[in-house]
Amino acid sequence: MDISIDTAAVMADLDAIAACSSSPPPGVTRILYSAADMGARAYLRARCAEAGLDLREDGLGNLFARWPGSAPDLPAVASGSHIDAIPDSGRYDGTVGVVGALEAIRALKRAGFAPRRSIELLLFTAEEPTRFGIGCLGSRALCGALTPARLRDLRDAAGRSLEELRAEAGFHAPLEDVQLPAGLYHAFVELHIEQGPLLETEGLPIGVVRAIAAPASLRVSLRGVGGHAGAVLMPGRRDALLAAAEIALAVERAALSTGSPDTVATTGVLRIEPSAVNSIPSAATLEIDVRDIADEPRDAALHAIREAAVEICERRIIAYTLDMLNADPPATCAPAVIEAAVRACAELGLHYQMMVSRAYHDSLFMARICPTTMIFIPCRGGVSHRPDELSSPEQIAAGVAVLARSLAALSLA
Ligand code: HGY
Ligand code: MN
Ligand code: MN
Repeated sequence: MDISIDTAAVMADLDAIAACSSSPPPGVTRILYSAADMGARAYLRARCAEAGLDLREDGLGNLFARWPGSAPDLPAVASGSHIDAIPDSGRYDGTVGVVGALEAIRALKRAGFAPRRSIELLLFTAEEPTRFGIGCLGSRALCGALTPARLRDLRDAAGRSLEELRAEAGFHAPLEDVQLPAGLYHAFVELHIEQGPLLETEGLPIGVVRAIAAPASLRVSLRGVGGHAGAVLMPGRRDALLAAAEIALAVERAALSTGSPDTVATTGVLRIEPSAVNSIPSAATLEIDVRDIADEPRDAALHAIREAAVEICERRIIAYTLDMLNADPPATCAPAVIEAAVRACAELGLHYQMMVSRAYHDSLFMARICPTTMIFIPCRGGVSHRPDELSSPEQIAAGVAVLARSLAALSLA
C-alpha cells in the first residue's frame, strides 16, 4: 500500500495552530479554555470534519474524531495528543501528535485503506498543568483517575472553577459521562517530539517508547508576616520568600540525593505576596514537579522535600500547607503495540531505538485503559517547553509515516 504523507499540509496545520497563541511569536502560549485554545480547537474540528470524521466532545472538551471501520463495534484503534501549550513555549509539543494522527488518517484514506477496527483521533483537554496545577486533566478523567467530584474542586490561580470555565467554553455535557467505558480501545499510539537529546545525538529518526516516567507534583503554601521593608528590623522577621527559597534549594538537594540519576525535581512556580519591593513577603506559593522513571526514588525525593519543608517552616515560624497534587505510577507500554510501530519502521527502512519517556504524556493514562505505546521524533538539541523547540518537516513526516502504518496494522488486527 502506497501511503504518502502530505508534509506541506501537516506543516500548514501546525502553522495555523501555532498562530492560536496568547503570546507573540516565536513563543506559543495556549492555556486551557483561553481564546487561543478555543481557536485551535475550532481549527482542528474543521479539519477533522473536512476529513469526513465523526466528531464528539465530552464535558471537559476532549475531542473524539472517528473513522468508522468495517467492524464498528470492535474496540477501536486510537491516536492523538494535546494542543495546549505552557506559557511562551514551542509549537510542536503535543500538536505534532494531534496533526500527525489526522494526517495519518488522511493519508490512509488517500491510499484507499479500509479499516476493520475504527480509527479514532483523540484531542485531550489540558495535558499541561498550567491552569489547574495538575497535568493530563482530560486523559486522567477519561481513565477514571480523576473523579467528577475532584474535577469540581479544581480552581485556577485566579480562583475560577473548572465548572464555570468549561461552561463558558461551551462544554456542558455531564462530567459523570467523561470516564470511558472499559474495552473501548484495542490500542493507542501517540506521536510526540522526544523532548530530549537522545535521538538527535544517536542520529536516529524514530524512538519507540517502552515506558513513561512517574510524575508527581505538590503545592506548598507559606504564610509569614508582612511589613514595611524599611521599618521592620531583621531580627524576628518571618519572611515567607526566604522560607520558599530554602525549600527550593531543598528540592534540588532531594533530587540529587536519591542515588538514582533519573530523579529530577523542579520548583517551576513561585508566587509571592504582596510582591512589592518595599514590603516583606507575607505569603509564598511553590509548585514543585518531581519525577523518576521508577516510583521508589521519586517517592524518596518527595519524602525528603516534605521533611525539609516542615523543618524550614518550623525554624522560621512560617505557617504552611503541603498539597500533593498528583503522584502517578510509571506506565509500561504494550509489546503488541510496540511491535506494530517496530514493524512500520522496518517497512519504511527507518532505524529506531527503544526509549523511556522522561516527560509525561496522555499515554501515561491511556496505558491504564488499553495497550499503548508512543512514537518519538527528534527535536533540535532536545529542547522543548521553549520558543526554540524545533522538529523538521522531514522528521515530522517520518513520524507520521510510522504512525499511519502502525494504525493501519492495528486496525486490521
Ligand atoms: O511536563 C511534561 O512532561 C509534559 O510535557 N507536560
Ligand atoms: Mn509539554
Ligand atoms: Mn506534550
